[in-house]
Amino acid sequence: MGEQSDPPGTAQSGQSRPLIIAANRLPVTRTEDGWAASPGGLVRALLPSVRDSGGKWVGWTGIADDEASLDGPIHLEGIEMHAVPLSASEIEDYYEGFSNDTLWPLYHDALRDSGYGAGDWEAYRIVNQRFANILAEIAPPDAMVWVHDYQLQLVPAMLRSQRTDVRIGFFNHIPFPPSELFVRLPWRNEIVEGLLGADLIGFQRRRGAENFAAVAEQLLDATVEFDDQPGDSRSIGVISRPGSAHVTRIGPFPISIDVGEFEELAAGRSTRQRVSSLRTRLGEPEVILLGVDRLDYTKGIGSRLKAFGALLDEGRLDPERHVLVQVATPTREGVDHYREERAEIERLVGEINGEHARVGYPVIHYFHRSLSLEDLIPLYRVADVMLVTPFRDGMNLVAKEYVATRLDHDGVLVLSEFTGAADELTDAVLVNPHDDEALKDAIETAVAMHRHERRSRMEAMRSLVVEHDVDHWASRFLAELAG
Ligand code: GDG
Repeated sequence: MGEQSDPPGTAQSGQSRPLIIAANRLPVTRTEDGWAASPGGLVRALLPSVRDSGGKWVGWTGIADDEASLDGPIHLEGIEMHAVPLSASEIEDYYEGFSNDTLWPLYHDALRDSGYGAGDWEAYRIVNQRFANILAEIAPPDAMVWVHDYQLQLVPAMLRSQRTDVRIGFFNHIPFPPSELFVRLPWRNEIVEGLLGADLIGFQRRRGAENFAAVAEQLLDATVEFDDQPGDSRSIGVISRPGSAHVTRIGPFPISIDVGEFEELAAGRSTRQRVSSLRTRLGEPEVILLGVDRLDYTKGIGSRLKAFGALLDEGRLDPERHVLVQVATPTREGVDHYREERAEIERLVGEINGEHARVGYPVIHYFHRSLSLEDLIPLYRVADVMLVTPFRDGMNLVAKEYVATRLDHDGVLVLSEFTGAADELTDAVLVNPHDDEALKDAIETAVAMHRHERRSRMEAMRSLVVEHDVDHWASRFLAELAG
């Protein structure tokens, strides 16, 4: 985010209504003497607009039965943060259950079976109602309320039924599935009704907006009109329903990153020093490959490791010249599918290193922990090939972060066709990660790519990412919501 840029939601969008953000998690972490803001690209992009408009932030603190919720708002970064209390059993049922064991797999192409527990649904409904009640209470008159993500899909209609003066936006960070999958959900009508309480719903891709339009037509007899031809990546659709004056606009709003921050960190002295020592510590390999993901079964980490292992087995890669660094950040460890995924990945790392490592030189360097940005960015800078191979991903910010840090205009991105990022980063080596042979070929192509081609592809991707950063995304959404 450049220092000169206007905060989204104010100057660029021409609106000055108070902006209220609602998301499952508040951007805070507990410290010994209170609270600290936990930054991230999204938070940094939205904080100025929230602060300058006299807005507020609503979400859970990340701590079960947190008493902070009873002490009134937390004041941080010049804004009021309202904690939504969640009990330990609500975290299990609403968050780990309905959000992450029912919706997450279903919205990601049913890569794993979804659970459909009525108790989990009930907790989801109750927690969504709690969010809506708090929003209805704290939102100033005529506020803009921007609700984030699949954990809170019922909030728009629940809030609208209490407050008709506010404008309500919703952004879905993950894919919205095709109707054949979505209609499996026993509470499908309730979810669509919930979302249609919004004035504007943003999706990562045009396809998500189209999928949602199809289920609204099919389930609720809604009428949808797009203002263009199918395939236009920026167009807005209008959803109306018989007997209702309220309309909901929908459209693609591909999210991005704080490019300025990544560039600045990448250019810093400490990054440059770490880059050269990293290559030495990895044994001066010719090519360093890198994967950075939450340890989620949607990210395709296992297939990527298998492809790397097979290339070594076949002699198409050489353990003395090619090494892979895989960062797999711990996530959702209370959900069975995630524990199984971790066991499988660690088995594969052990197997491949067992077959190909030399004493003191593993072929896969595996980290199951979250690295600081100061450690992560040198990895992006040193990686000759970045492997982003999810089976399905709403956007994938890692791909954009890699491109943003490559101030040297070098490095090759291998990118799954099934990410939102693939719509924009068409100069990556695009691959179908379900196709084992194609995955191996894509990795081999990236490893062997000539410097001239690497440069021209990276330059094209960099100019796109620099132009469409997270401020651009937030401003576009808020301008559309205000309009
Ligand atoms: C959801 C959607 C959509 C990862 N490991 C470390 C670390 N990370 C950071 C990355 C990146 C973020 O986590 C991951 O973002 P992604 O977009 O790749 O994936 P999800 O977490 O699944 O995010 C996704 C996104 O929402 C936004 O709308 O793009 O499709 O699934 O920023 O850098 N950061 C640090 N250490 C790590 O070890 N510091």
